[in-house]
Amino acid sequence: MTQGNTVTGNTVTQGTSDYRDGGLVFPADFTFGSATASYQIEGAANEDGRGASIWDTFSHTPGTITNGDTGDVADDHYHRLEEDLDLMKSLNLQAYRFSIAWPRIQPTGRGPANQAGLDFYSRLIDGLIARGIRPVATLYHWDLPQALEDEGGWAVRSTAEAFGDYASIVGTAFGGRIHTWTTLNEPWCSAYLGYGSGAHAPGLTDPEKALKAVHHLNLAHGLAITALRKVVTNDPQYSVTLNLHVVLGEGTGAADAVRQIEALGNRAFTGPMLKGAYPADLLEDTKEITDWSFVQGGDLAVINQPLDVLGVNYYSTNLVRLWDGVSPRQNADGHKDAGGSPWPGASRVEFVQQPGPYTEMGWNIEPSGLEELLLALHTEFPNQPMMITENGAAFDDTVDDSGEHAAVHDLDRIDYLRRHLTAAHRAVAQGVDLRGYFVWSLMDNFEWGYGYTKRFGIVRVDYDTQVRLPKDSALWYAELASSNRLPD
Ligand code: IFM
Repeated sequence: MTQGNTVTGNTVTQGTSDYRDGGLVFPADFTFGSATASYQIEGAANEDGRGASIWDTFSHTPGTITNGDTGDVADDHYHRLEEDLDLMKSLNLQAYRFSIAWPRIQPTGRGPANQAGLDFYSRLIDGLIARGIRPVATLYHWDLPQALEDEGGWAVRSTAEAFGDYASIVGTAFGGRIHTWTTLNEPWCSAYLGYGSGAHAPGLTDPEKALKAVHHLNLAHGLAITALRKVVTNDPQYSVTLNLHVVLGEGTGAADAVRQIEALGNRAFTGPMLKGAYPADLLEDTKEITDWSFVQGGDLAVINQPLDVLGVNYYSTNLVRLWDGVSPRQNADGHKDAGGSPWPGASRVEFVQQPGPYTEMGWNIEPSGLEELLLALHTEFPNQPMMITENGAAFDDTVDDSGEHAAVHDLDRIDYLRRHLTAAHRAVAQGVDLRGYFVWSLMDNFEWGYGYTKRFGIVRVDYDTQVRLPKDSALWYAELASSNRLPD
């Protein structure tokens, strides 16, 4: 430990330069894919009957997004579908994780399906299958129809019920062709950044609404899987993607600080979804904010669905301690400060700046956190297969025009990926049932509150011309995906 008096459920050793193995071979059936999300890449925001989402409203609100960027055009993927499918094929991707924009399917979040929206995703799914790439569909990656937000959004139960109906529509339309259904992407962000800190759409700073959103997102997950099971015609995998936090603590009261953040950040979701109950300490910690009476009889049974695979997103670790109430409170939890807190009820916990190196997001690079997270989950849920549904890094890439062809020599990203894949391999070697890895992201895209200033792609996008340029990391990843072996 380099951080002194470190207490955590997930013990992390800092400075793991040895996480750079070459030649490691992954299991033959291990899946290598890449991931994107609708609002971050599609563009065509006002086309073919798509309704407005909370991210349209939020990004068009002055002051919310760096440079005033919006997802109106993004990567123009909606119009460049065939080109992007060919790109995926050229990178040897075995699976592609995309999200379906709810407001393309139901422009106001309710009522009959918009056929043009269904047709777009149908073309995407067929194009993937034709190229031998498995479709992994996320139902919700944050673009809630604005009309539902106007009725209360995730803070009200009716949004979860509407989500079940939406799942039924897309399950009926695509239900024989999807390999893996993922209900939600990172409900932590939807609830706490959307309704608690205000950094994400809809931009509210209301701790009680944030906790209501936690429950209604959990309920939406359960209702969606229930609905899908009734209508799909193949035998798909069911999953959810969580951004689980690896939390280290320091100083007096470290264990309590870690416990509070793990309760809000992790167990608020894994509790109901995988154990059928909210953790008692979460309810206790938040009792001044809410009595949780919005949890109705039968809800937990609906939420507690068996999952074929648990999606895990991992980028970095968190370091917390109990705030002394005197010194300026540190807030280095990796998220944009928009006024509110994404940690309702944890006002005595502060997030401490960690040692580097950092990615361009300011997130510390700590691959051992991924290994420890997977091992901790495996210990807690020994029979639960898992998939890394996001991992990757934003760096300030530069285009090298000196050769015959332009190139991006993103050695920092390759190093990040190599080290995290080594961590994943170590977890597999210790018995974790890890089924695959999806790099975030296939291409540079709209990075939410940071607009287009952060580039996570393994493929560069020139936002003026929409030209796609595979970075060196894409070529490296393509070699890995075709060989199952970490390139030297
Ligand atoms: O870009 C996001 C993605 O939408 C959700 N997970 C984290 C990524 C990087 O911030």
